[in-house]
Amino acid sequence: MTKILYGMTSLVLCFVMTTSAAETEGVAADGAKLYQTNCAQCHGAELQGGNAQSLVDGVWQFGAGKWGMASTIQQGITHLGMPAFGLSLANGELDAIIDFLLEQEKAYDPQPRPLPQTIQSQEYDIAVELVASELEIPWAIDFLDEHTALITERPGRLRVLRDGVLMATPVADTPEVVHEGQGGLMDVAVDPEFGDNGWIYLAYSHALESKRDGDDRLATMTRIVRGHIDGNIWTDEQVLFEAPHETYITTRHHYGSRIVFDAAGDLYFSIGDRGRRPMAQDVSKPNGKVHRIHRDGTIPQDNPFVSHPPNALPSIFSYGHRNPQGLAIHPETDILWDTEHGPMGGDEVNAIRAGRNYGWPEISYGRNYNGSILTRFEAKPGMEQPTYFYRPSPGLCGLDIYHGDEFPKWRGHLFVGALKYESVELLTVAEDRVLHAETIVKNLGRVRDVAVGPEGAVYVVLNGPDRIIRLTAIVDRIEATQ
Ligand SMILES: [Ca+2]
Repeated sequence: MTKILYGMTSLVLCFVMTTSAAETEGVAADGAKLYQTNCAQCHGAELQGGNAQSLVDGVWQFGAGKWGMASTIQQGITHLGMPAFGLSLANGELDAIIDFLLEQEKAYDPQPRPLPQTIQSQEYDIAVELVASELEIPWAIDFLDEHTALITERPGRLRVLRDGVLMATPVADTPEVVHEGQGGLMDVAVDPEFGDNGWIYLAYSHALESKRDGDDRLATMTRIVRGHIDGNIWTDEQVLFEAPHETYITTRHHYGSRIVFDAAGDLYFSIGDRGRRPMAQDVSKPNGKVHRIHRDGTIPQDNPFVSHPPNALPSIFSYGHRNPQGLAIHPETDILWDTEHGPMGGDEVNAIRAGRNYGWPEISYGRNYNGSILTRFEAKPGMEQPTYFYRPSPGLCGLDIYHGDEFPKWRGHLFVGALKYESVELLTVAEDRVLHAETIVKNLGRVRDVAVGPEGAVYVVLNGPDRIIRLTAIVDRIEATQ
């Protein structure tokens, strides 16, 4: 038995989907399995939330109970990026998921997840320390010096961690953010010459008071500012990147929002597709892009779209990205790497080059979250292949490249964080090729950011539980056995 479904993209897609094994064999659909396949990517493996809301906190914003849940799952919530599953779930599967959710909500008893004192990798025994836990959705960490770190909390707070102590009062007067869906205060980055100029950079979801949709929802876009912190107050703010107001949209997901600096001191930042896929291919739109600007916000004149095509945004460095939530520059090769959160399957690690098209949504190794076909193409002429891709999706978020003295054998390796898999993977690379992958951190929380501290330790920013951990080397396992 087959079903014919029609995709909702601008191309009318027609494809054949076999019904589930459960239906054909007359076995009751397994709600837990269906949940893990269809829902866990956004709502968390344990329903604790993540990119989408918790399903066990008793809050049902879009309708509680069987009817409310059924309608949300079937119809989706477009502006938050939740697809409609109505056509893709077989008879009985919708009920099985709802029964599973109701059961789990009833039984939910959040246990603090203990932190191991040590973990092992192939090369090191590693000490794990809790750095901070009194945080709400920490998103990013960066360092002013050996004593001081800055941490963003997505609801809109910038926190200071000094000598291992989280200051109780957030920095005052930071920008107002739209904390809805995946938006809020996202990346923080410290100027490469902070000691001389004191600049700190923030990426966040910025709303236009003047632009609303029919539901009175404000239009937003990722915005980049810099400022100083003076007496715990955000001051001297300069807006470095604000997209043309006509490009602001009212979805609430795929903001990208990482910031990095290259050796010349230029600033790169990412904006996800905002759930409007075709815009990732349109260089007159800011979304679905990696951008490059000078640190004062002016445009490098050798950016690839400065003069052509005429309607292009001159800050664009590369395009065809879905949601780049990790960016890092390799300290030896100067290659700009990104990690992109894919759809269902198709998370990518890319070596980014000026002017190139990374293919989204024309080519992908993934499917839509509801299982339907996104594109038939994994490759097309003129579009870059990912350096490395994942299927199924770990939910990539957060990237750094090791450059310290604590773990000398890891120098030049990529740390790739993942939300859904709750993992940090270590990728060994040679130029733009990935040679080896090893999971270092697993199941300690959803990984939002990974950052190498000034002292060479590795910091991992976790959500659910919301906390930051620090990894240091206890012993080099290989040398210890020689
Ligand atoms: Ca791609």
